Amino acid sequence: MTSAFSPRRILVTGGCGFIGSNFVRWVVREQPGVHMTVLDKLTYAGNPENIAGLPADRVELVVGDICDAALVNRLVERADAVVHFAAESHNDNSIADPEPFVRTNVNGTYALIEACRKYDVRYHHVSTDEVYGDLALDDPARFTEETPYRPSSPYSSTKAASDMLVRAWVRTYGLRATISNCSNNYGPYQHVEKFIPRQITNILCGMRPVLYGDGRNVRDWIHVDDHSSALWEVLTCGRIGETYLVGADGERSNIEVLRAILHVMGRPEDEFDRVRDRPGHDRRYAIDPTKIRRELGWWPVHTDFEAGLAETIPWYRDNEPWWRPAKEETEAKYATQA
Ligand code: NAD
Ligand code: TDX
Repeated sequence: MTSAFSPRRILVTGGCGFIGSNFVRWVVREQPGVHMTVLDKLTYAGNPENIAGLPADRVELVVGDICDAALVNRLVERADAVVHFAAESHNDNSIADPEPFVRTNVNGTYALIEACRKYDVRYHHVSTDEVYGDLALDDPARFTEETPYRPSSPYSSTKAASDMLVRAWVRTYGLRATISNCSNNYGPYQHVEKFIPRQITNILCGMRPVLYGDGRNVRDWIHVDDHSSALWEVLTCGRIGETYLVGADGERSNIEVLRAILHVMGRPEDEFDRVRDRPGHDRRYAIDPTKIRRELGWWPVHTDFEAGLAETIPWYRDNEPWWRPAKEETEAKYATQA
């Protein structure tokens, strides 16, 4: 779609994480002339290798905390847009210790929107479909922009809180903001704590995959490249004050996804362990993407989930040095949570 807003200097928070780094690489590839400053604390989930090798005149990394208001103010002042990815993003961690989620997801967002208000900078808030809670497996409905908020986990409740701050700042202060709520992302560079990379790397390590509960929980999968292209559309063409749901019609049960991974990796389809269910485990997420398609003409490219998965698996096989250091640490953390 034709751009209504053409940012030249973007502050990307969390740009060393999975989705933020994909967005940075996507913008370098697709949008010449745009400079990005990445602000990232480099927590366990942030890896500077995710943006290594990009041209220095296009991408600059500042290591710091989004809760540091003085730093945030300095960086926002010289940007013409902020795209905010930085978050504590993993549900299991939020159940074990919610404190960093409240701090980063709520207080960090507050610091950013206050700075954007002060310098009148365009702000885009990257959020999740989990703010809407869950749907029953047999419910014909999907989430829309009008679905009431009903978050279930410490993670999703802090994301919901941050969305609410943004909405209030739009209405009260006229903050030039948009929000997008996306479904489950997959693709290269996703941390090995998350479902798909955990199972792929378990198999690569000779360990059995682990399925929570009955495995019938449904997630709505989207390739991370499609999320990045959707974010660009919303940032440049989205209407101020609006929320856009992003999804690619990718509903699959966890057991279906796991069997697809086992199949592609040449393992028997029952070679996995069932383990204790996640407390409060959301049953089903599903996005109705009608609004972003109709208003912004955005459409996903990776419409075949099994093909996208079959392309993602070799990436992990070929990039063991990238994930190996995090693998042991992650499994040790899981062992304490079991
Ligand atoms: P991630 O955990 O891979 O990356 C998070 C990044 O934020 C890391 O680089 C980390 O170092 C950084 N960070 C954390 N705390 C910080 C702080 N206080 N200051 C500065 N940087 C900090 O997460 P992700 O999966 O890439 O998710 C990115 C965003 O997208 C999050 O806001 C998440 O809620 C949202 N989202 C994720 C998904 C998904 O499927 N992963 C789906 C929808 C929305
Ligand atoms: O080992 C596992 N076994 C398992 O069965 C893990 C890690 C997960 N699961 C299940 C739990 C979920 O039903 O797989 C599903 C996906 O789990 P996660 O990868 O932890 O994702 P989810 O909890 O759905 O949240 C993700 O999507 C929305 C992201 O982590 C969030 O950041 C995003 O907002």
